[in-house]
Amino acid sequence: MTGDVERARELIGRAERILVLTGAGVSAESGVPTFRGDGGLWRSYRPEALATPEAFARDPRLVWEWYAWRRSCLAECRPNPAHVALARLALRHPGTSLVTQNVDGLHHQAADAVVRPEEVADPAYPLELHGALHRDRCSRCGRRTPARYDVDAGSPESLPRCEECGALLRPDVVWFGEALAPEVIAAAFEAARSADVGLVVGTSAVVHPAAAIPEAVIRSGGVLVEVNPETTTLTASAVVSLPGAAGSVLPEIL
Ligand code: BJW
Ligand code: ZN
Repeated sequence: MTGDVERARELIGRAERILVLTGAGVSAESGVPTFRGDGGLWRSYRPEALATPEAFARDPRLVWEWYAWRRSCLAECRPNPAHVALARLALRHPGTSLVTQNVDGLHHQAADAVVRPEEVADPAYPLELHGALHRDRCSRCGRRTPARYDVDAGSPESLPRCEECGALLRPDVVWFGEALAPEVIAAAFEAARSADVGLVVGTSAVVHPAAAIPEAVIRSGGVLVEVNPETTTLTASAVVSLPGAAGSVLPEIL
């Protein structure tokens, strides 16, 4: 692995443009559960029962109960050394674009923590492909509001409603079968196409269109560096594959 660490450092060090794609694994060491694999959320819950618009239409109380629980877990979680290393990279290397599938807000928190008073944090850091758990959105008019942390999911009547139109609020995340924000996905693919290096961290790379972003790096002549303790669909195409935990590997290579 030492040779691979050196190679990853060298590739990242001389890259003009770096595309970073992160997934749930980057937050695992902060205590945020991943989705797939041992201990993953989808081991205990069925995605189609909770993370689809159909599930919300069928049983909004159940869906809200799950998200209220996720929000309460997240309130205890803090950025780990992987989030901090990536925030420092983005700040010191202006050619970096960080694209995340995570909805936990930890990349943003890490960026706030590392920015010095004389520096300006990039408002587009990170590009959040799947939305944010710390925002709500009206299921009818689309109005966005800061997340409610006091949601009473005890009955359908007690669920939070839009102050504008009275329809049910929902978490501002992207469920299966829903379109990602077009401007966010376009910015992510544009960054991928111009990247010399794609650094892919803690994602199983099975959910589309996010999983196609590293492929776009390769198709445009860039190379992939992967950080993941497990083998993924991307491992075979990575020039360097570092099979460790993001919180240890990233501070070493960045
Ligand atoms: C560590 C570690 C450590 C552990 N350090 N690593 C093409 C082909 C096939 C299917 C499709 C396709 N195009 C679209 C689809 C359908 C679908 C899809 O992809 N399905 C596949 C699963 C088969 N995609 C969609 O539906 C998307 N929408 C769409 O395409 O719309 C089209 C449309 C267009 C126009 C109009 C209408 C529609 C939407 C996808 C939304 C995904 N949403 C979720 C939930 C978000 C909200 C919430 O949190 O509740 O997003 S699902 C879930 O998966 C979440 C994640 O962001 C996403 C990815 O998961 P991730 O991050 O990879 O986590 P894991 O758990 O899978 O992996 C963790 C990894 O970390 C593992 O590899 C570990 O080894 C590793 N690890 N510890 C480093 N310490
Ligand atoms: Zn509304």
